Amino acid sequence: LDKDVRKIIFTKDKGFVFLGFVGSRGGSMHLLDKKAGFAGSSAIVGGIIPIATGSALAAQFKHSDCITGVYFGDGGTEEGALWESLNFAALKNLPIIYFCENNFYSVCSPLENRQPQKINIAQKATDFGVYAEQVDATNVIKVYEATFRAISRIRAGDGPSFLECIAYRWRGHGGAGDDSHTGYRDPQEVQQWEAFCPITRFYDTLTSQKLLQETEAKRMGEQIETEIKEAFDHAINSPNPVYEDLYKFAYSD
Ligand SMILES: Cc1ncc(C[n+]2csc(CCOP(=O)(O)OP(=O)(O)O)c2C)c(N)n1
Ligand SMILES: [Mg+2]
Repeated sequence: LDKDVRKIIFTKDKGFVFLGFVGSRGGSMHLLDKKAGFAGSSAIVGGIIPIATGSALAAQFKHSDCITGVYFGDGGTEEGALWESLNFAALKNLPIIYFCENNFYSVCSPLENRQPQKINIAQKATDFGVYAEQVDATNVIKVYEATFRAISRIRAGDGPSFLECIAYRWRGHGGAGDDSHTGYRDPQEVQQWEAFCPITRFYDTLTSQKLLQETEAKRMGEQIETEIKEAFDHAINSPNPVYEDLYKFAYSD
């Protein structure tokens, strides 16, 4: 992680502490790190999709070899902006990959309450003229391979791709805790998906093929723990933003 990215942290005593790389102007839904090629995110469901499509159009205008990747949930497939974007991307042959993370829920609403049973999201993208695949997104290598295929297609001039990445979230939509007790989904369903933990699956693949030693994995785990601790210490010890800065950067400054 870029050190700057660490500066937005949730702390027990002070709540969200913002110092960070967007100058304290956003929370976890407003991340942006241009140095890392991360052009932005949006709290509006589906809102980032047309912006990403514009980024791909810009790359095409500039004859750059940049490829845009945009991520959204199954909830985003209920926004017209997605389908307008797909139409435009297919029409203009834009260098973009649409990653739809389908975990079957939009917050607490199951997919079957929101879309007709027969709808297949990947098929719908295909109908809009965009090459689409369904991917087992609990398998890191499958996602890598599908992304590789999508990039190769763009490089060959074959246009945009749509990857319907099928996975599950164990926790609530906001990321905190298990919300199954609220009754919108069966706790057994959550348990069944826990067997398909992408991290464990990838770890098992790497260790069984002797590509990763247990001691090395342990060292990496410890390093990550240290980074997280440093990030918390940094956030807790950083001053809060000041009122005078509130209106800075609202426009072009
Ligand atoms: C345009 C818009 N409508 C409604 C909301 C409220 N909202 C926030 S997240 C969300 C559901 C998103 O579903 P999905 O992307 O599948 O996320 P998941 O629940 O799987 O984490 C909704 C409706 C919003 N942020 N923007
Ligand atoms: Mg979802």
